Amino acid sequence: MPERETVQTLCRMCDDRCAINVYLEDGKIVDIDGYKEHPWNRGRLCVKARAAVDMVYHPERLLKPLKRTKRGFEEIPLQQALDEIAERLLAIKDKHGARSISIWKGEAIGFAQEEDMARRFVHALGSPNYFSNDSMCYNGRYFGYRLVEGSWPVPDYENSRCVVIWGANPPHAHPNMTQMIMRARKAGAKLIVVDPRMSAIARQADLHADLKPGTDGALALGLIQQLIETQGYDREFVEHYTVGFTELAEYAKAFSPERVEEQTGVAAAVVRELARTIAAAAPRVAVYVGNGPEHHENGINNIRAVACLDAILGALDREGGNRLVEGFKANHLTLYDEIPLEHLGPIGADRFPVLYGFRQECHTMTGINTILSGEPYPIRAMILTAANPALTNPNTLKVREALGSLDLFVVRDLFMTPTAELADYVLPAASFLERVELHTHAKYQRITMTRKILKFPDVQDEYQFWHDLAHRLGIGEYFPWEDETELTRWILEPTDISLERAAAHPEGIEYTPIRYRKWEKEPFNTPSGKVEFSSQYLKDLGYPALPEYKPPAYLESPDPEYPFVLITGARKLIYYHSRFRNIKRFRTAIPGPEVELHPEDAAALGVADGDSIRITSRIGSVEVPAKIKSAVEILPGTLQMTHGWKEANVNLLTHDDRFDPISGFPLMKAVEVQVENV
Ligand SMILES: Nc1nc2c(c(=O)[nH]1)N[C@H]1C(S)=C(S)[C@@H](COP(=O)(O)OP(=O)(O)OC[C@H]3O[C@@H](n4cnc5c(=O)[nH]c(N)nc54)[C@H](O)[C@@H]3O)O[C@H]1N2
Ligand SMILES: Nc1nc2c(c(=O)[nH]1)N[C@H]1C(S)=C(S)[C@@H](COP(=O)(O)OP(=O)(O)OC[C@H]3O[C@@H](n4cnc5c(=O)[nH]c(N)nc54)[C@H](O)[C@@H]3O)O[C@H]1N2
Ligand code: SF4
Ligand SMILES: [Mo]
Repeated sequence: MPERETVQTLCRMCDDRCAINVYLEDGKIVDIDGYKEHPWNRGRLCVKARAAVDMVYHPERLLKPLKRTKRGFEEIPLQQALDEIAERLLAIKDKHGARSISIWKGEAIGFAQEEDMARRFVHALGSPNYFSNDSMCYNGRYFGYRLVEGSWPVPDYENSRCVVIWGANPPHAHPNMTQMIMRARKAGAKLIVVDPRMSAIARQADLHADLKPGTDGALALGLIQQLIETQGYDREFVEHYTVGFTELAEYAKAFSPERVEEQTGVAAAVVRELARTIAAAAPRVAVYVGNGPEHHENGINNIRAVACLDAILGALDREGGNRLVEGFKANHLTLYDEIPLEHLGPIGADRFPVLYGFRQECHTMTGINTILSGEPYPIRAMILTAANPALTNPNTLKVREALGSLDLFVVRDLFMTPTAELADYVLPAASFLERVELHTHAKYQRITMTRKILKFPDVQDEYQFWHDLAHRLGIGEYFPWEDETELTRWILEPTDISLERAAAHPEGIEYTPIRYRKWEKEPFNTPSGKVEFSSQYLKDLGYPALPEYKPPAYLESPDPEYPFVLITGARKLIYYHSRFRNIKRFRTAIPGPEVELHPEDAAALGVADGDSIRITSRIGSVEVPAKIKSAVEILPGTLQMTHGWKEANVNLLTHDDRFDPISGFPLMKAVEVQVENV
């Protein structure tokens, strides 16, 4: 009889992190299903969870360290790889200084302790240059909300009377959120979706505002104008807990429903109806902003305008509204307080001071330029883990040129990716089933500890890797814990949750009970302690104090050579950025890249479904099969293409030279392009 075992942990095939049962036979995973006791997913899973078995045992999985040689990549022993990497890092440090060494962390290891290990390592080494996928993910929304409310709230869907999904598509990107929204709808809540496309969630909506890409600020200001004009706002909250209301109200006056229609394409009558619907549901209005509004040149101010709605409606930190999350107060691995590094000129901090100020991270696109130019100082080495920027960062031709020109480039991944192909050393990384880590579900204010279920001989978990390298580089004192379990024990030390207790509760442990209306007793986490419709902090940095609207470039100064607008990156449930293209059954379902377009545009171009078309922007060009949508699914003149395909990489077209000035986020969702039938 084979020895059977079941272990509970969290799925990390995406960042939703659903609770799973992992079934083992003689130490080998044979199946995965949902673990019902965790409140997050209550046993439900999406199709990606089971694909974790295919991923960890995939025949193409990297299991040995590889070194680039004249004959191509060759396997070398792990200890030798670490020795050589350490030796080369020390030589680069001697020659160019510690700050010439950088780290790049990707989406695949998430945002908690594994991110902080990477930060700790590079800081201990004396370099401020920590880069991550957050140069184009999450921070845009976080900054928008943090500037207004002090942090990014979680929507209280279940208690809501009106759910607003703004530039997000949960059925593909956040399956659990979809369940919560559907439960709210069953209980009578209205659903509003703001999206240029008829997305999967828009199909379910009571009201769908199909605005032109990048015009979100105009719509949000129009709603603010209507709520004020019709007295549909929370006077008392605004008076006691906010600053800048008079200025915002004055500014919003210009955004009449007719002006909003002219900017966004959403009919004035619909704007009025949207305002009436949310006013009627206030304060139980839950708003979630996705990736859609982030990748624009005026993204942050557009998101700030949306964030203002919470306070105007009195929905902030109220049941059924947007709740401010209380964090888990544990030990942190970062060293910012111990080792100040700002004087060393973190890359991009001068250009995007909010990015560095709020998140202490560098700007990847500026980093790529720095590698190529050596200005303002050389970046010569990089350790990259859990990312694939050769497909996911904008202007990937330049990204490849830069990463390929480094004196030392080390990549940790599960597979040989287009990014790994550029490396001097490729190290096999541990998957989420091969690591121990604490995870927070902000919505429930719970932590869950994940388990190390598998171990492959030469595959290191993130902690072991940083630990072993640090000890070779003379910074071992910063990595004193023997393994990730001991490290996790230390993280939990100041809390009342022990490692043993965390391990005994796979359903998670509430670290602090959920409270609403915290503003009655506590200030907001903003400079004024109030909700900031107007920001002195931004003004002092030279940005507009109010969430001012600027029309996207394709509307304000249309480029006749590039008459179409390209949205990129709409998620597909079975793929995750560049991941999972090697899962056979997924590949059968969606075999390759495609670009979505409107039937009238297709007709004008003489393009039939599946025909190859060439799309060109000022950055580059790509050929891809056309997917003709129905007339209601996408706006005329607008295209959509999902990223992550090496066969046709949309990031050959996206901008690494046009940014939102506050966040530094690149223009990826309103790219001016021309289209040819080839
Ligand atoms: N299966 C799967 N799930 C994922 C991911 C994945 O790659 N695959 N990625 C994960 C990550 S890292 C992230 S950041 C999240 C993103 O999560 P979401 O934001 O929900 O992702 P999308 O599906 O791209 O939805 C964005 C929507 O915004 C719309 N949009 C585009 N431009 C605009 C605009 O200017 N204004 C408005 N209002 N809408 C616009 C698009 O049409 C699209 O429907 O998804 C996460 N979940
Ligand atoms: N055009 C366009 N581009 C976009 C976006 C868009 O909307 N449009 N969205 C952007 C967003 S929001 C994001 S977050 C980024 C994401 O960009 P990336 O962070 O580059 O994400 P992935 O392509 O998923 O790369 C993750 C890599 O990690 C590997 N991996 C998987 N599991 C593990 C693990 O456990 N450990 C380690 N070390 N490696 C692992 C995978 O094999 C994969 O190669 O993409 C961005 N790119
Ligand atoms: S939504 Fe799917 S992939 Fe994401 S954690 Fe849940 S089961 Fe895993
Ligand atoms: Mo993201």
